[in-house]
Amino acid sequence: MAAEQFVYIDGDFFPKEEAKVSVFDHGLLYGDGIFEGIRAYDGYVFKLKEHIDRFFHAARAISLEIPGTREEIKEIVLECCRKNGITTGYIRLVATRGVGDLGLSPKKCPKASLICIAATIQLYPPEFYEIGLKVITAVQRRNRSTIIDPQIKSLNYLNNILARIEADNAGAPEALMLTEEGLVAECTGDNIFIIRNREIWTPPIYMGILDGITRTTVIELAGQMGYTVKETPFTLYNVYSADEVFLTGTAAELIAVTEIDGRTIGGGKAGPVTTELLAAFQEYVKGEGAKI
Ligand code: PXG
Repeated sequence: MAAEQFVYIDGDFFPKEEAKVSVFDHGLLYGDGIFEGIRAYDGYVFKLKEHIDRFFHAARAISLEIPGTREEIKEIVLECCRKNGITTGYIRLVATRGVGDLGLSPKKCPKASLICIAATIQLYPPEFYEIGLKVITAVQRRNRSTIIDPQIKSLNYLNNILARIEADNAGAPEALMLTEEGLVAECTGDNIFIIRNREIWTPPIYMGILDGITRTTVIELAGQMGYTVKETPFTLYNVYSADEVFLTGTAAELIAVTEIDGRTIGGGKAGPVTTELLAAFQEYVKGEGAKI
C-alpha cells in the first residue's frame, strides 16, 4: 500500500483526504492566487530558489502577502518532501488570497493561505522523447500582458485550459498558443523553441509568456554548449519550416515536437540538437538545487 500523503496548509500537515480549503477562499471563488510547479530529482529540489523568487514576484504583482519569508517557504517545501518521503517527484506550491466574503475585493481577505503538495508525477512515456509530440495551434489566443500578464503564474489558468481543451479535442497532448497579433507565444504549460540552421530561437518574455525556469536553464545550457540562442519574435511559418522544434517545462523537461497542425517537423523524430540538449539537461539536474 502506498504511504499516506500529507498536504501542508497554513502551518499544519493534513492527511490528503482532510486537506481542504474554505468555499469562501478567493482562490476558489475568483482564481485569486498564484502557484508554482516544482520538480525534485534524487534528493534535490530543482531550482528551488528560482521558483520561490518567481512566486514572490508574482505575489508582488497581485498585491498578495505570502505568509512567510523566502527562507520559511523554502523550508516548508523541503519539509513537505521529507514528510511524504519524496526524493523524486513534483511539488505544487500555492498561495490563495484566503477567506473573504462574496465580493471581489481582496480587502475583505485578511490572510493569504499557503498550500504545499508533494507528490509523484505523471510523465510522458519515455518513447515520446524520441518520437516527439504532435501538437496543434489553438484558436484561443494567449491573453496579452496588458490584460493578465502571463508572467504571473496565477490560479486563473482558464486561458490555457481553453487552449488545452482544443488540444484534447484534437487528440494532441499540447496546444501552441499565439499572441493576439498571431506571433508564436508558448504552449498551455510549456515554452517553445525552434531550431533553424543550428540557431535556437525562442519568443521573448515581453511577448506575453511565462518566464519558464526550464526555458532559462535551456538558454543557459545551450549558450555554454556553443549554440547561438536568440530571444526573438517569430511566426507559425518559422515553426512549420523549422529543422527542429521542442518544448520546455517543469513536467516535460525538454521534449521534441515532430508534428504541428499536420505538418511533419524536420525528420519526424527528435532531432540532433534537441537530443543533445535533453541529455545536457538531464545531466544538469543531478544534484542541482536545494537538498531535501
Ligand atoms: N508556460 C506556461 C504557461 C506554464 O504554465 C511553462 C511555460 C514552463 O515553465 P517552467 O517554469 O515549468 O519551466 C509553464 C509551466 C504541469 C503544469 O503539471 C505545468 C505548468 C503549469 C501547470 C501544470 O505540467 N506550467
